[in-house]
Amino acid sequence: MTQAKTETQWLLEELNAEGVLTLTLNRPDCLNAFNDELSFELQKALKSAERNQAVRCIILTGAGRGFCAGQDLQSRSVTASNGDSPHLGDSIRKRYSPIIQKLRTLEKPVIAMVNGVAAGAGASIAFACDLRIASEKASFIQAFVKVGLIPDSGACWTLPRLVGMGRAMELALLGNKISAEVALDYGLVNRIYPAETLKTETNVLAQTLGKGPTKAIGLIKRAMNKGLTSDLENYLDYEAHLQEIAGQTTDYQEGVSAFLDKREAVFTGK
Ligand code: T3D
Repeated sequence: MTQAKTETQWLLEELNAEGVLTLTLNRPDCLNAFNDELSFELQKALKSAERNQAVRCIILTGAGRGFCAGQDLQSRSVTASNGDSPHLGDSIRKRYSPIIQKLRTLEKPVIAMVNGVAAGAGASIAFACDLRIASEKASFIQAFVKVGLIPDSGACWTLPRLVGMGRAMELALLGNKISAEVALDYGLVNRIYPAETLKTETNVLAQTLGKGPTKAIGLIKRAMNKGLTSDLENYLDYEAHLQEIAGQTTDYQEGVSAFLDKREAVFTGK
């Protein structure tokens, strides 16, 4: 049941009674390519989801037949009127990097529901989510090399970690499209479903995660992030610190009580 629904021009937000927030990129005519407004609205929505205790799982998806085609190339003038080249570094720092940072550090599960093509930064954003659930019609393209750029929005960080260096290099160097089936085979997506059942299946998964011990789920994300960049000794120390925090939660008490009572745990996310 819908608890609150707000619509903006470029991003649709829908929070249901189970605490699942669906964010829909809403520029279907250009396969949800990012203009400035969309990137800033997504940043704002992710920040607000982080703060809102009613939100316990986030689904990110696209309107129409695409997930996201990355940077809107129509709105990008390659040569400025004074003859200077555009400053893409500034654009990335202001518009894409904050989205990737927030997806990785937001202490709630984030699912990319990849309904169609995910290209350029659109693919990279899906890679930064915690899980990728794809339609059989989805595809992924690291299109950057086709326009003379490097993969951005963290793809050279996330992709080798998801699929290994050999496959990451092939995807980045050739910029070829891979189907949902190949992405599943690579371990790039977690599950694929027919287009007709994608939404229902993803919602079932999101509700399961939304009913989970949200605080512990946030700590799992922290642990995974640390594990990717740390040596074992430091990691184990950090792990002990995080488990100390998890052990103080109401959900830990509930989880153990429910196990001993042989009943299902009712987690509150606290
Ligand atoms: O600039 C910076 O700030 C740096 C940051 C860069 C980040 C990046 O993401 S760079 C990479 C940008 N993205 C791309 O290079 C992908 C470009 N798109 C495509 O290669 C193809 O459209 C797709 C493979 C994604 C899909 O192909 P297809 O055949 O299914 O659809 P289509 O016919 O090409 O596209 C449908 C419409 O969407 C079409 O408009 P039209 O002709 O119907 O009016 C097309 O122009 C539009 N569209 C698709 N992608 C973009 C786009 N319009 C603007 N920007 C796009 N990225």
